[in-house]
Amino acid sequence: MSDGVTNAVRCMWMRGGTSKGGYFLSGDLPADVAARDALLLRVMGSPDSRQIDGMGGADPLTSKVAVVQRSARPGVDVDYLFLQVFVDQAIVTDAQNCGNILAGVGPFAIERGLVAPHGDITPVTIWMENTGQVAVAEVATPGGHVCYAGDAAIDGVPGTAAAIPLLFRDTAGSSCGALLPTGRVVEDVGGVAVTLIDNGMPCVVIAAADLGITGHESRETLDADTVLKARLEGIRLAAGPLMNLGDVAEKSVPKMMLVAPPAGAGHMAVRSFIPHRCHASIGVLGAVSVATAALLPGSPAAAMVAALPDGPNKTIVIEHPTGVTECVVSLDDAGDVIGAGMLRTARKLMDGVVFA
Ligand code: NQM
Repeated sequence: MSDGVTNAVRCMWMRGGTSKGGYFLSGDLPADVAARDALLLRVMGSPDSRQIDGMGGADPLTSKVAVVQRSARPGVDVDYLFLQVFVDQAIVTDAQNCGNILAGVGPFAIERGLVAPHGDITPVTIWMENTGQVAVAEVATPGGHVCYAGDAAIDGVPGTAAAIPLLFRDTAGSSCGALLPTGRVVEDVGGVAVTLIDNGMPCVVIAAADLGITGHESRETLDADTVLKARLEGIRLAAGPLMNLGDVAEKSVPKMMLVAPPAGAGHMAVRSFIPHRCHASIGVLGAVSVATAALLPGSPAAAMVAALPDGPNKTIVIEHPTGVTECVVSLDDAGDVIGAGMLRTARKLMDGVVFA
């Protein structure tokens, strides 16, 4: 907790997957939500497009927070609440989950003594409070210490680090109540054919060509396209209530997924808006959700995929602005989604106090 004199709050700064942010023990933050959010806005330096007066990196991908505590749930090690701190608005929202920041939660929980390391790999079972679901992260702990160094590479992050496999169970309908909240694979929203889907992240999936782009543009090109962004926001605001999300004007969901045929050896290309800026790569649960859409015949995403892998565990390779992301979507005998997985890495950057 802040000491009340210097406003110093204990935290660890970490890269989780392709995102970066502050990791706090729940007990180190104010219990009152308004006071907590005011503190986090100060920590990040929001609202300000440069976040010059705080720790945020002037990008939604680097303005993120994990709040972690020991779990009281049977079979669960820790509870993880994700908070998105908007960059240029005074908004802190728990309306979405984040699978990239999730990658740092296991190491953080071990470092803070919430989970005892055992053996070379310590599985950490995490309750994702935002969506009420479970993930298991496998953390390298040789010699009883978290090891961040390793030979796993993920596109969007330079170099290599220790692999942190993430396994998700029962993510369908995480925020929308059902995988397909309207019950249909394709809807017409704003005159465009879309799939409204939630397999861990509420997403609106649209063929990039239907918006007059190729879907292979760079993040910078798409972020500069104000006409495209205004059109996407119109579709997003209309999609929110259809997805049981209500008014989404001040929410960071649903994400907008623009799909295109692959340029290389992947199954499809995706450019995602999260929701107002183009993602530098792709979110974890966003990728799982758009990969799931590709398994639904008739969806705009399925139309981009030439051939799907055989078997119940489908590895879908998504091309994004900085490389590819592979995710595995597991189906049961009836073809329903039962799990998903993705490889991530994380890095401890700083451990100390931040001044709010
Ligand atoms: O989809 C960005 C990210 C994310 C979220 C976003 C994420 C996920 O890359 O699970 O990881 O969509 O806001 O960190």
